[in-house]
Amino acid sequence: MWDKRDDMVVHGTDPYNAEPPRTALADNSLTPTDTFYSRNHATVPRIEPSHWRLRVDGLVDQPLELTLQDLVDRFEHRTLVATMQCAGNRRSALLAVRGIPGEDPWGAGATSTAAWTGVSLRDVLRAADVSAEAHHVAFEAPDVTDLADPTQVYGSSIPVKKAMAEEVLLAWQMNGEDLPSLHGGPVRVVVPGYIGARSVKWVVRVTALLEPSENYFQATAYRLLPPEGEPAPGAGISLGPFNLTSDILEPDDGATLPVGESQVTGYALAGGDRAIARVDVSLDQGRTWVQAELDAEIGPWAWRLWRTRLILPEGRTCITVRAWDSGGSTQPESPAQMWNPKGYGNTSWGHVTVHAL
Ligand SMILES: Nc1nc2c(c(=O)[nH]1)N[C@H]1C(S)=C(S)[C@@H](COP(=O)(O)O)O[C@H]1N2
Ligand SMILES: [Mo]
Repeated sequence: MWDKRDDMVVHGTDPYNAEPPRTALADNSLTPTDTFYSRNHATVPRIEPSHWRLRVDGLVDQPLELTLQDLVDRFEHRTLVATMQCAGNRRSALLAVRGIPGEDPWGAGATSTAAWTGVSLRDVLRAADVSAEAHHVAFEAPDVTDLADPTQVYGSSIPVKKAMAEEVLLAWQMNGEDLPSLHGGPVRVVVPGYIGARSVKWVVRVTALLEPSENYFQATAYRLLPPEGEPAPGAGISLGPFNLTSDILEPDDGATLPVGESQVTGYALAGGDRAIARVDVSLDQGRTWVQAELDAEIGPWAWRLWRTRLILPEGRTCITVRAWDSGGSTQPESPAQMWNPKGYGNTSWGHVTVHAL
């Protein structure tokens, strides 16, 4: 129904939540749209492009109401490549450490990369004459979720400094085609470098504020709680920018391969304004490492694909990856170091176990 490939791992049909198998992400710097993961908290709204309106309000001198045609006609178009990653990516490895009731067991595939086309949010905020007092910019969508009590529409916010950075888009195209409804069409926010939850789909309202949004998905969900913590408004650490991570995309976990040389590929994703500097791969759980070859960079907001060839001995081998960034940071070794009650932000070393015959 959503024009996705047949082998998607479907966590739920309504709301639709699905990720591709990791091997489907391998070797494509841009993820084909039929392979791109999708994360939804409510039924996907269908909005006629001609009926869509964007309200820009709050701490602005010139509140606006824009049609899609206004966006297209009045502002400079930009296309950029950005990786979207759900904060729940690789929750399954956290779950293996300790239970996480009520959250889906996302694997390695809640990560995908597309070329997004739209206008800079900054240009729209400038047209609205955003006030110097604004510290945050909030987004609202029409999808109503019952995860919040009372029910609420989906929303998020980002600091005004990020909102005024040219890379943050109001996008109406993905991989050169009209944005499908599943991915937020007619228009979504794309916040490159931030967890997927901030990139609000079907955005209908942009509000300049003094404080972060009070929406459930900003104030209560998508926050990193201490291990014995309970979700509550303002509790825990608000998640925004990505942290450094990497994973193996090929071979698949559990694959059977011939003994001898095998190709191993994957991705690495840097946080903030850092870049990927090095990727290490190990066949002995991190005692010794070889350095993978990095593919060409495809943009500052995109993952960096890497590849190497390794000699697999007969039997069971665990292949491990870790990345290093341009600031010299690397990933934590174990998901046990990262377990948190909602299962967010597992950026520990990536692993697959293979059998060579
Ligand atoms: N309106 C709205 N926007 C949303 C969501 C949602 O449920 N509703 N989910 C968020 C989350 S958690 C993620 S990871 C991304 C997923 O985007 P995708 O479905 O295009 O992959 O959308 C974000 N934007
Ligand atoms: Mo997400």
